[in-house]
Amino acid sequence: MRIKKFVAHSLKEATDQMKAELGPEAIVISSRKTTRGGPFNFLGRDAYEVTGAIDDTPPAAQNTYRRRSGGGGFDRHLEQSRASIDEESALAGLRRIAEHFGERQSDDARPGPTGRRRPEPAEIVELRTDMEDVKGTLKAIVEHLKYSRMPALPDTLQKAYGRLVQHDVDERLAADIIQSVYARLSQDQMTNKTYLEKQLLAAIAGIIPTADTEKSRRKKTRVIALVGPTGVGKTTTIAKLAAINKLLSGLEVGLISADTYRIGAIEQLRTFAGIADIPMDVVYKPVEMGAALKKFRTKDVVFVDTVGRSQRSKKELYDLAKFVFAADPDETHLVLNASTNVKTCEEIIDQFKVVKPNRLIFSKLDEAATYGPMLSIIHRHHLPLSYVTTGQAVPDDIRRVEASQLAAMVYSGEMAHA
Ligand SMILES: Nc1nc2c(ncn2[C@@H]2O[C@H](COP(=O)(O)OP(=O)(O)OP(=O)(O)O)[C@@H](O)[C@H]2O)c(=O)[nH]1
Ligand SMILES: [Mg+2]
Repeated sequence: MRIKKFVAHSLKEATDQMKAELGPEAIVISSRKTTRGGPFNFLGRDAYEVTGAIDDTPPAAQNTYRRRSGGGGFDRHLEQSRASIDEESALAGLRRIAEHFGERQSDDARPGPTGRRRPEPAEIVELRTDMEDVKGTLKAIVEHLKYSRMPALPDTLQKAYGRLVQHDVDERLAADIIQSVYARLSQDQMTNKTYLEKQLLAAIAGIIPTADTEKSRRKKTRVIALVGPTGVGKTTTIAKLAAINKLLSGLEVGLISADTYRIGAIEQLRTFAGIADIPMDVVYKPVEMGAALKKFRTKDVVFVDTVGRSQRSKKELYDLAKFVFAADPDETHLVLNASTNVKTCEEIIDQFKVVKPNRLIFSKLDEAATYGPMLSIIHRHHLPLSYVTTGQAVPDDIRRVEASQLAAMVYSGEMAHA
C-alpha cells in the first residue's frame, strides 16, 4: 500500500493529482482545508490537502481464498497466501505506529520536572496537529484494511462478512465462515441473496453443537447440576427447568441447594419450591450430598443448585468441585452471561474445568447487544449448548436452542421468536 499527501488550491485539483499519481483505483483516506502557511497558501488563499492511498498488491495475489471442488465443512488448514500475511503484518505495523504516536503524545503532555506544564511553542502546537492528522489517517487505513481483507470476494459475501464482524463475531471465524460458503457456491449462487443467506446460516449452524437434556422417564434418577460465576442466573434457571420438567413433562422433580454461602440463597430456592410444590433439600457439606440424593431416588430428575464462584478463586472452585463431584451429575451445565466479553468467558471456561462441565447455558440473552461473542466461544470450546435464557420470568424465559435459530440470531443481531 502506498500513501501520499497532495496539496492544491481546490479539493478537485488535489484529488486529480492523487489519481494522476497513484492511479484511478486510489482512495481518499482524508481530506481537509488547510490555512497554515506553505507554498500553496500564498496571498492568503486556502489550500486543500488530500491524503490518498493505493493498494498496489498485484490483484492475483490478493485473493486469499482458494476454491475447493468438494463439499462443505471447514478447511482449517487453509493455505495463507503471501498477500494475506503481508496485509496482516501491515495492519499490525500500522497499529504499532498509531500506538507509538499515542504514547509520544501522552509523554509530551506530562508535566515538566517543576510540576508545571511547559508552555508550548508554536512549532510544537503545529507538530501536535500534524500528529493528530497522522493518527487519524492511520486509523482510517487500519479500518480500511480491516474491512477489505477479502478484496476478491463478491460484494454479497463481503457484505455478509462485514455484518458478522459488526455483530461481534471474531474476525478470523467470520472469514472462515465466509470462506466455507464461498468454496461451496457457484458464481450465480453467490449473487442470489436468499440462497447465499441460507448457505451462510447453515455454515454458522454447523459450528454450533447443541445437547438435549434427557426428558423421558428413566429407571435411574437424572442428576443435573448448574455451576458458574456469581449472579449469572443459576438459581433462576433451575427454577425454570424444574417447573418445565414438572408441569410440562409431568416428571417427578427434586431440588437440592448446595449454596449455603450466600445469604438468602436457600430461601430463594425454597420459596420457588413451595410455590411449585417441589421437594427440596439443603446440603451443607459434600458428604451430605449422598443422603439428599438417596431421599430423591424415586425422582426422575434432581436439580442441584450450587454457589456462584469467581473463576479467579482457585480455592473456591475446588470447594465447589467437591460438592459437584459428590452429586456425580449426569449433566453439569456451566452458565455464562451472554453479555460477558469473550476473554472473560474464556477464562471462566478454563477455570471452571475443575468442575468438569459438559454443557453450556447462555443466560440473559435479553440483555446482550450482540450474539457474535457466543458463537466465538461455542466454536472455540466445543461444549454443547443446552439452553439459553431470555428474561427473568419463571418458567417462560428459557429455551432449548436449535443451532439454526441461534445462527439466525447471530447473523441478524435479533432475538429469534420462540
Ligand atoms: N434479564 C435477565 N435476568 C435474569 C435472567 N436469568 C436470571 N436473571 C436475573 O439475574 C439475577 C440473578 O439471578 P440468580 O438466579 O439469583 O443468579 P445466580 O447465578 O443463582 O446467583 P448466585 O447464586 O448469587 O451466584 C436475578 O435478578 C434474576 O432474576 C435472564 O435470562 N435475563
Ligand atoms: Mg444462586
